[in-house]
Order: sequence, then structure tokens, then C-alpha cells
Amino acid sequence: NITHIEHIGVAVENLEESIKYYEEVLGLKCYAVEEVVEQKVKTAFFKVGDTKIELLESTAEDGPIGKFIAKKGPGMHHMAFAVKDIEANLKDAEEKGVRLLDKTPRSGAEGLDIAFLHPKSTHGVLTELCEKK
Ligand code: CMX
Repeated sequence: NITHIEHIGVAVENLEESIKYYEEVLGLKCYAVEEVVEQKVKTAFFKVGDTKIELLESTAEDGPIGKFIAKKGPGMHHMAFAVKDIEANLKDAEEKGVRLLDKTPRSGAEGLDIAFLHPKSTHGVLTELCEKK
């Protein structure tokens, strides 16, 4: 049911400086900057084929990215899969014993419906399911 890797999330300390690296060194183009207030993050997006890189800068110390950077420093934060029926995927994962961080999908960046699976039940990788409705 997964169609492709929708994006890879990278926690950064400074969005502007990180965008510079992705543009000037890697030659990618930032096509959108968006704040997701509910998640306490500012995001920047780059396309790499069908997949995107999402840079995440925290806007609050108690948000998920603020806490992650305080504990582990900047780096890869999550992997997001594009799926066809996010509700069915969540139900299936739960039935198979995976701990859901979101029982029902919510709105994420770029107007996608998103839901997270806990990294402790996904072999260490914070996993996001996304669906474009
Ligand atoms: N990847 C892998 N492991 C992670 C992790 C991550 N991104 N974040 C935390 N962990 C691990 C921690 O290392 C810790 O492990 P230990 O107990 O072995 O030390 C454990 O998970 C619990 O971590 P914690 O620091 O106590 O943090 P919390 O439980 O408070 O939060 C998490 C962790 C994953 C539940 C929380 O970050 C969350 O709900 N994330 C989903 C939402 C999110 O990440 N939003 C930002 C992106 C928004 C967007 O894409 O738009």
C-alpha cells in the first residue's frame, strides 16, 4: 500500500543556514517554507525525484524537534511513506502491535493527512504515514 517515500525529515538548528547548504552545496532548490504551528516547527522543502527533504527547525523548546535536538543534536528525524488509505494502514499497523502516536490522521505540512508511528515499535525510526486527499 506504500507508493513511495514521501519525504525524509531532518531536524536542524537553523533553517536559513541549512537551506543555504542544501542549495549551495547540494544544488537543490527550496520551493516552500511553511510553519506548522501545531507541531511547533518551521519547515523547508526540497524535491529529490518523487521524494522530498523536509528540514525542520523548532519554534519551541518543548516541541518534538526542540526536544529531539536537545537530546540528540541535529540530524535525521523521521521517514515518511506515502500511502493510499491512511486510516486502513493505521488500523493494520495497530492490529500488528505497533504503537500509534496518532490514532487518527491529522493535518500536516503541504495539506497532507499525516500520522506517526512510535520509533520504539518501528525498530528505531520515527515513521510517518502521509496521504494526499
Ligand atoms: N527517532 C528515533 N527515536 C526517537 C526519536 C526519533 N525522531 N525521537 C525520540 N526517539 C526516542 C528517544 O531517543 C527515546 O528513546 P530512549 O527512551 O531509549 O532514550 C524515546 O524515543 C522517547 O523519546 P523522548 O525524548 O522521551 O521523547 P518523547 O517521547 O517526548 O517524544 C516522540 C518522542 C517520537 C513520541 C515525539 O517526538 C512525537 O510525538 N513525534 C511525532 C510528531 C513529530 O515528530 N512532529 C514533527 C514533524 C512535523 C512535520 O513533519 O510536519
